[in-house]
Amino acid sequence: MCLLANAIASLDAVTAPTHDVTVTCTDSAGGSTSAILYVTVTANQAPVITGLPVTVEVRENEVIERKLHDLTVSDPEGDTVTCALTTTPAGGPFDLRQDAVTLGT
Ligand SMILES: [Ca+2]
Repeated sequence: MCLLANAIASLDAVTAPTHDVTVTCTDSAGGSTSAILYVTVTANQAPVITGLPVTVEVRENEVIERKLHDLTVSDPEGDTVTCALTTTPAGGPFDLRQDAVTLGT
């Protein structure tokens, strides 16, 4: 026998950070006993970007694609992480690839 959590994604550390789960077992002669499992719901931790911020210089009119800087992203729980770029000013020739940020051609 084991005690498990169904639909664990529905647990919310903000609205219900703890749950007391009581197991009660009764025998055929009417004897009964209970035990409690105390469950603490930990909040999701955001991914961690390692290697930024940093400043790099790029020559104007440079058209050769080149790597600007390496970075790594990890998630404390091992969640799947997706990344996107926004640039200021918008529309810069930058791209994010699996292993590098590059200057587009
Ligand atoms: Ca996470």
